[in-house]
This record gives sequence, structure tokens and C-alpha cells, in this order.
Amino acid sequence: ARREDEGTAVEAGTLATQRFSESGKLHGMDVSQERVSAIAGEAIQAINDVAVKHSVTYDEYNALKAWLIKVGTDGEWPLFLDVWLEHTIEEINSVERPGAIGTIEGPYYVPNAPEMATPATLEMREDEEGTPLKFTGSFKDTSGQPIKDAVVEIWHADAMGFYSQYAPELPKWLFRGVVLADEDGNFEINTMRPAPYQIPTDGACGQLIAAAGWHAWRPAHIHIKVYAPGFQLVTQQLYFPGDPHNEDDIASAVKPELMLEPKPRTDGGEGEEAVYNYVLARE
Ligand code: MBD
Ligand code: FE
Repeated sequence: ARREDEGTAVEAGTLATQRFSESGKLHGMDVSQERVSAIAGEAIQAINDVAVKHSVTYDEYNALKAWLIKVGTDGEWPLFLDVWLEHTIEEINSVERPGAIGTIEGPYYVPNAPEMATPATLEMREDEEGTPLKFTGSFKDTSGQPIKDAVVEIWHADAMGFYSQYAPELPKWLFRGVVLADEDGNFEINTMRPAPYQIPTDGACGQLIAAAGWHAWRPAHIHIKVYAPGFQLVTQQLYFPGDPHNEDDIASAVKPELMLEPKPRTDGGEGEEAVYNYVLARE
């Protein structure tokens, strides 16, 4: 189901572009001339090879030029890169890290969400739609000892598939929070199960998807960053069994280790409960 006023691709894209530019990610970048030459050079060559392989016409070349221009004017470079490239970058850079499995961050993280102690309830509207989800878990180090001062940063879409701050009229911090685990490394987060997410169909990425006859869906997911002093941060997402898009996520970000096992609640509450336990690696 789509809302009446779901906002536009340009609005979401422009915000994602602005947030990326303002994030710390551009500070202290380590990008040498040697690597730029090798990586950019081979990437350009790879595109040229594809052009030769498919005998690309001038119409196709000009369609590409117009489309690349539109990716920029729609602000969709973060979306494009996070959907079609970040999964490979994440995979390369996490192979040697023990402990909790990661996956891509995606374009819709917002820093400085409200901090809350465990047990926490994420911000919701009155009569928030959806299935309540009680999400609990623990933090241990690689030798099985509980971790102190662990944090679960969480953000996800609502039951219509919309993210706060990227769709109009949603409360600023809807389904976004920084949850502090207790002294024994345990946490409890009360929220609502998110819906699958359709990337905007009215922007450049949507145009490519339509022109190629692909689909625009990600399975329902909960974004997480977990960290504790002295331990490596893990960015991941958690998924729900049975979602038709677990097998064909447009962002290729589903991994079997990231499946929740939601069950009917046993504490008399409404909805479901799910547990996920984290092992963090030292820095
Ligand atoms: C999302 O919610 C998301 O997680 C990714 C990776 C891309 C677009 C929207
Ligand atoms: Fe997402």
C-alpha cells in the first residue's frame, strides 16, 4: 500500500545527498594517487569493454548520458551506489572481522537519534499501524564475556515502508533510536515490524529499473549499528523469514545469518518477539 503523500524521489534523494556531504565520511579519507589510477582506470576500461561487447549505439550512449545527469539532479547517487555497489564494498571489508555479521548501511541513516535506556520503546504515533515487535538480545566479546556500555542504534521503515526524515509528515525520530544496553549487556527494544521497502519509482533509479524491467523492492528490514567502547562497530540489517524479496533484494544485502526468528509473544503482550545476540570483536 502506498500513502497519498509519499513525497518525491528528488526530496528523498536531495536529503540523502546533503546528509552524506555533511557526514564525517569525507574527513581523513585515505585515497592514494596510485589506487585512483588503478581503480578508476580499470573501471573506465570495464565500461568500455561492455560497450564493445554489446555494440552500444549512439542512442544508448546518449540515454546513458541523460540518465547519469538525472541521477545527480535527483540526488540519487547515494541511493544508486548503496543499492548496486555497497554490498560488494561491505563484503570485501568485513571478511576478517570475527563476530556479528554485517551488511550495508544504505542511504537513510541519520545520526544523533534520541538516546534511551533499555527497555526502550522507539518513537511512534498514536495508534501506530503494524505488528508490535519486542526485539531483545545480548552483547558478548569473542570469549563469551558480557560487554558493558554497548549501544544498539536502530532505524527502520514504518508499516507502509516509509522512513522518517525521508518521507513527508512523519515524526522526526519515528522508528529511530540509540538504545543503551544494561550493565550485563542485555537490551530490549519495543517497536513495530517494518514493511518491505520500494525504492522511489519516480527518480533516476526508478527510471532505470522500469527501463530494464527489474523490480524495485527490498525485503522488510531493520537497520542496526552496534558498538561498545573498545570494540569494532558493526553495521547490519535484520530480516524476516518468508519475505518474498529475501531471495531477490534489489540491494543484494540479505545474508542467512541476519534472519530473525520472530515468534508470538510469550509475555502476554500483543505481537511478536525476536532475539538477536551480538558478539563484538575488539578494536
Ligand atoms: C533502503 O531502505 C535501504 O536500506 C537501501 C540499502 C537502499 C534504499 C533504501
Ligand atoms: Fe533500509
